[in-house]
Parts: sequence; C-alpha cells; structure tokens
Amino acid sequence: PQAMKLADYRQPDFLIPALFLDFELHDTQTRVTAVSKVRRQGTHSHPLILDGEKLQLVSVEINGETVSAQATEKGLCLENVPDEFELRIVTHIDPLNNTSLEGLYKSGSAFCTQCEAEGFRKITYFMDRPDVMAKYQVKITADRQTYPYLLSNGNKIGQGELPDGKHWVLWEDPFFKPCYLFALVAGDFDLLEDSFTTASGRQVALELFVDKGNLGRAGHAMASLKKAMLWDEQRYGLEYDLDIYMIVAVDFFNMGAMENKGLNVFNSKFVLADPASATDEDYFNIESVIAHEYFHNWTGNRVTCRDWFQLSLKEGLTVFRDQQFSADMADPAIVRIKQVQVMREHQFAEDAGPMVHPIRPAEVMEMNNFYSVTVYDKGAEVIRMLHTLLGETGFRQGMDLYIARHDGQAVTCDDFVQAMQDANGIDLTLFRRWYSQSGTPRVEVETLYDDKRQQFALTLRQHTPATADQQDKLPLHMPVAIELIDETGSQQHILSLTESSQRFELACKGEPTLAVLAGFSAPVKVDFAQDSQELLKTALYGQDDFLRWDAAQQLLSESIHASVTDANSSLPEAVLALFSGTLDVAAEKPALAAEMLALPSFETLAQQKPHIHVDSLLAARHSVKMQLAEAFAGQWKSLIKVAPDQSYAYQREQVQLRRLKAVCLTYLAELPDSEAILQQGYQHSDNMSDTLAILRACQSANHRLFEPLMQDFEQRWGQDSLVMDKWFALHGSRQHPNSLASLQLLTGHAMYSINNPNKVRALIGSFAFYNTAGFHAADGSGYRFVTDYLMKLDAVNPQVASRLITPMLGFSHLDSTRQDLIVQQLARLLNHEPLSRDLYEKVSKALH
Ligand code: HT7
Ligand code: ZN
Repeated sequence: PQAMKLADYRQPDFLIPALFLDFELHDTQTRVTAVSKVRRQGTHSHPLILDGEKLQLVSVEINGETVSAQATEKGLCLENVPDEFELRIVTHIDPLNNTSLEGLYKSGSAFCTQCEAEGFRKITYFMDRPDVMAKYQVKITADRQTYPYLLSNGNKIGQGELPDGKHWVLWEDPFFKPCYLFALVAGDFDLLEDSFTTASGRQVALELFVDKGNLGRAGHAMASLKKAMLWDEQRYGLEYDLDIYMIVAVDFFNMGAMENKGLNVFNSKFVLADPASATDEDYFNIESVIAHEYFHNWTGNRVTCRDWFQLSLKEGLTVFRDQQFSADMADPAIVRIKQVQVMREHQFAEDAGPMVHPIRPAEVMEMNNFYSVTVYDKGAEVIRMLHTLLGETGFRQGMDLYIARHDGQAVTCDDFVQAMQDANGIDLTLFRRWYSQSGTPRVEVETLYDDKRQQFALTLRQHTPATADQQDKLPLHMPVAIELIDETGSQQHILSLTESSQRFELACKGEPTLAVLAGFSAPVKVDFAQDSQELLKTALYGQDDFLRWDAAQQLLSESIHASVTDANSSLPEAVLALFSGTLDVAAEKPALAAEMLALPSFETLAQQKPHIHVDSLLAARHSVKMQLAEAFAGQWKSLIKVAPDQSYAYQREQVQLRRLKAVCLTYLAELPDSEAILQQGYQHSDNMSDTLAILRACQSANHRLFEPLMQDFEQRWGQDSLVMDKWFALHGSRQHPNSLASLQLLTGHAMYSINNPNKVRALIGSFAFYNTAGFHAADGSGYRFVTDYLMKLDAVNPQVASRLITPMLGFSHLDSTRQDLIVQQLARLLNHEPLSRDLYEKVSKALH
C-alpha cells in the first residue's frame, strides 16, 4: 500500500453540486441509485475518477445514455466526459455481510451507515473526499413492518405506501455537505421526543431513537443535548440550523459517535443511562459525547475540512469546545485532570512510538489510523494554547471571524490560525509549527532568587527530542502558566515562551516556591528538579487545583520509582505528610482529595522513564499501595462512610463523594479485615457507580470476594449488553495468573461476539491496554494471544483491530527480552495474509 501526502493535494477536477440517492433496502442486496450533477472544474481533459469499494456495478448512464465502464477494486474511471452532465449509477451492496461497520451495514435488525472517513465509497461510486460538497435528496424504500422508521439527513419532504407492504420516505438536506456526513438509518425503535427553541425563536424538534425497551435510559442524553444547544448559543453565539435534530443509538459501532448532518449515529454506550446500570463516568461521557457531536454542526459540518490531513481542524477544535462545555457542567479541575491523564498516558505514548505524527499529519496510508489521541487530544491542547494566549475575548473574536469567513467551505488548519491571527492582530507564524512538528517537547526549568533585589529569575529551555518520523525540531510558541507560592499567598503568571532559551524576572518579596504548568498550559514534559518539601508545599497550599494534584502525583511517582531501585524502602515523610494533610480536608474538598490520593497509573509511571522493568515497577506500585493502605487504615474506614445520603442522582456533590469513596475502597480492599465492609457495600449499593467501585477495588487487590461478586453480578446483569461490557472489562484487566485462560474462555461467552466492537474493546482491549502483568507476561503469552486475536479480528473489522494493536507498538522502553518477544509477534503479523492496510501501516512502521 502507498502513502498519500499532504504536499500532493490538488483541487478536485470535477464538482458534484447535487446528488439524488435512491435506496431499496435489502439485507444482502440493497440497490443504490445515485444521480449526480457533475461539472468540470477548470480547463483540462482529465477523466472523472470515482472512488468505490466492495460494490457490485449494475449500470452507468451519462445524460440518459448507457456507457460501458470497467470498475476496478478501487473505483471507476470515466474518460471523455462532457463539461457538465447528469451521471446515473446503479450498484448493489451487501449490508448484512459488511462486518467492517463502514458504509451501509446492519446493527442488529437496523440498517445504518458510517461514512467518515472514506466509507461513502462502500455505498456508491463517488468522489469520496471532503472538498466535494453537494446538496442531497435521499429516497429510502423498505418493508414497513420491519423498518417503520426510515431516516436520513435534513428534512422529511415526502413519504408514501407501496402495495407490497413496503413504504418510502424522501429526505432533503438544504445544506451543502461532503459525503462523509451522509447518513441513513432504517429500523424499529422507541422514540423519545422533545424540542428546543433557539435564541432567535425557532422551534427545533429533537428525536432520540433507541432500541425497543430502552426509553427509560434515554432521558440523560436528551437533557445533555438541550444543555449543549443552549451552551453553544451562549458561549459562541452559534444556533442550530435545521428544523429537526435526530440521534440514533446503535449497538454495533466502531467509535463513540458520528456527527452526520441532522442525524447523529451513536454507540449506545454514549446514549443509554440509568442509575442502576450506568456509572457517574458513563453519565459524564454521555454528556460530553452528545455535546461533541452537536458542536460539530458548526465546527466540522458548516465549516468542514478541505482534506483529511486537516482532520484536527474539526476534531481538535471540537474536542476543545466539548472540554470547555464539560468544565462548565462539572468540576473544572477534575475534568482537566482527566484530560491531562489522557495526554500523559496515551498521547505521550503515541509520540514515543512508531505512529508518531503531527496534529496535521503529512503522510497517511490508512486515514482511519489517524483518528488518534494526537489529532484529537493534542489538537485540542493546541487550540487551548491559542485560547490562553489570546484570552476568552480574543479567542471568541477569532472564532467569529473563522465562521463568518468560511461558512459553507472546506478549509485548512492554516485558515483557522489565519482567522485567529487576523481577528487579534498578532503574529502566529511561530505558533503554526505546532501543526507540522510532532513529538513531546521538554521544558527545562532553572530558578534563581536575588534576595537583594527581591527578584525571582527563571530560565525556561525548550527542546523537542527527535521522533521516529522527524529528526529536526524547532522551538515552539507556548504559554507557560506558573504559580509562585510564598508565605503570604500566591501569584499567577502566564509566560510566553518562544525561544529555545528564555529568561523571565518577577518581583517577589521572599524566595517563593515555584509550580510550573498551571492547568497544563502546554502539552509538554517539564524537567524541574524540586525537592519533596517544595512539592509538598505546592500540593497542600497551592491555589491552582491542577498544580496541587500534579505535585501530589509527582511525590507519589517518585516514591514508587524509588521503591523500584530499593524494594525495602519505606514511604518518604513527604508522602505521609501529603496523605495526612489531604485526608484531613478530604470531606471539604472530596473531588480533589480523591484525585490526590489516587496512585498514578502504571501507564503514567511508565511514561516518566526512558526504560522500565515491568515486574519491578508493578511490584513497587503495589508495595507503595500496601504501605499507604496500612498507614491510613483508620481513615479509609471512616471516609467510606461519607457517602451521599439521598438516593442516586448524577449531581456534582454526590459524584464527588462517590469518587472519594471509590479511591478509599481501593486502599481498604488491601487490608485483611475488609471483607465484611466490601460485602455489605456491594449488597447495599443502589447504583452502578458504587457497585463498580467495590468490584474494581476487589479486582485490584486480588481480593477473595472478587469471584463470588462477579458471579453474582453476571447473574443479575447477564442479559444486559452494556452492563456486561463492564463485567468483561473487569475480567480482561484482572492481573491474575489465570487471566489468559479466563480470557480465552470468555471469548466463548454467550454475550461475547467478535463482530461487536464494544465487546472486543471491553474484553481484549482492557487486557492489552490495562492488564499489565498479563499482557507483558515474561513468557510472551500475552503478546501471542493478542496477535492471534488480531489475525482473526482483522478479517472481521480492520478498524477495531488497528486500535487494539496500540499497546504492541511502543516497546522501546521495555527490557530487551520483551522487545524481542513483541518483535517476533509483529513479524508474524506482517506475514499474515491477507493483512488490512490499517494493520500493515502500523506493523510495518513498528518493525522499521
Ligand atoms: N467524526 C467522528 C469520527 C468517527 C469515525 C471515524 C472513523 C471511523 C469511524 C468513525 N466513527 C466516528 C466522530 C467524532 O469525532 O465526532
Ligand atoms: Zn469529533
């Protein structure tokens, strides 16, 4: 397979301003008629090249005349076409056997589509690129009884009955859109209806379609949608533009959700929730994903990407917007901590591996591989830096200009930065490097206090180490937010770092304690040698909650790394002081306390060192956990009683207390006398958050209650697909000598299916990503198991396989025996036939 290059971008040779699609739905032979208006762009005599995959071509007509055209595996080439004409193409497709979940496929008994990034070419022959934008009319015909709802983008403009038990519906979308935003759904659902009145007084019908019997779990998603619609009006002045907004929840879906114009399709995991079956985290995620897809209506749909290299234009920006929304809806510091954990655990790991790329990649073999933490989350961090540099007002002015200038267009990341620059009259030339330069920058900090002049000097040096894709790196423009803590309080500053080394001076009465990167103001690693007393001071007395948490995590990380080198080391005084100081005020600030008391994850710890030894790091983390469990045994027992006394509601104070209780339980479960408390906690729980907290605590402590409680859980929830995913994930991530055997057994469980991405992610994904001991087993059995599974999965669903391989890609920090074992498995995979382009791109880079 060949890579596509951003540098090779050319305008399309033809435009297709209008498209009529006629679907006659049938499980294995759906007939698709596509009638396009085609117009040559510019003066040339190039043929019309249409993308198409896995299509059975029935006929091609130009202006009503049949033409003979030979289709290849990749598409159709039509030579000598007129400058302007009507093109009519009929194809047959097989949705039932489309297990890739891309194009038109079946999720249970419903038909649905997923076209981003390049799935439309599995529906009909077309110019499947985002800069070709058309107005769509879509007619759908299907059996009335099995498919009472026939949905597509835009407004319903016609419907009718047919004599053979079939019916049809006609949809029209008044907006120009790229084909990746096309959607069709047909099925029988329960429908939750509501409405929203926009700021300018227009009524929008809101319709949420869920599987029959799930109406009771749809309320939170609908409420979240209405909050998101209001928020976008208030924060960005952006109103919804159609008369109807539909969301359909399906069980078979490759990602979280899809922002198709007026007809979002969602993974049911990000729609359905009630207290008994969903956790606080599920409630949070639903609210944020619903908002994310809604926000795409302006940042993605009305203004879209010119080409797929520009994906971060819509994704980085929309993630940033959904992060702002979540911070407003929930606990801003905690929300930020979670985002930073994703950056440190996953994005920094991506930067350190073979798939490293800038937020605007320069080369792509398989586009689906670039829906990455770099494009999404680092992309959002880059937008956040702009927001920090320009301020709320400047950023909003930039957004207003961006939307006004580019509404209805397909544009580039450069166009976005240019709008920010023009609206604010500042030079962002240097800042643009974030789009083309990959890797995690390191910022080194050096300080000096001049007693006489009462000046605090700090020198910042930045340097981005070479990455697998790019040797030479340049200095970047980044805001470095700092806090100076002294006896009288604290002062905050934002330093604008643009050079490789820069000195800043600040007036300060008395030598302060410095804390760097407040709010994680730039996506970098900081090298700042601070002693534990200074870290402790920041953790206990800092102003910025993020910095307090970060200092606490550094103290804990250092004590775990110290315990790797000296297995008998006891807990440092500073860690003991951190825990007692935090526990003393835990009831007043439960959410922050919970995060400060939680141990850094294995993945975060692994990112902090160039080389790790898996077993020693795991043992060290466990030993620190045990010591903390014992040292504060009394506090864990009393704090778990600080539970909300009302019945469950997804409400801030309640969520904070449950989170604190969950962290306390993880320590408590390590104590020999915890069984009765855990057992009772499980039995009396009236909500999934508390139940799962007990199960997780038992799992991580390898408590003897784990198995009986899991059996009980299965008895209770065995028929509930979404809840059983939690059960599969607990099994998959359980670090236990039998974990592999149990995994193998569970792939045969009645509720498990290799065809359902949620199941695969829950069981196999949680093993590969989070079962450190099992996945990295010294005999290579974990790597072999995952590789064998990938071979099977690749034939079913390459996109899901390609995500699952991630933990096998970055191995340079492991010991040489494990590196060899992984390389052996990757080599086996590379020789496997057939191998998807998705896996080929990743495996070949990893072995390079
Ligand atoms: N824009 C959507 C991306 C997406 C996707 C991409 C590739 C394959 C399947 C997919 N499903 C959804 C989702 C989003 O970021 O909003
Ligand atoms: Zn998105």
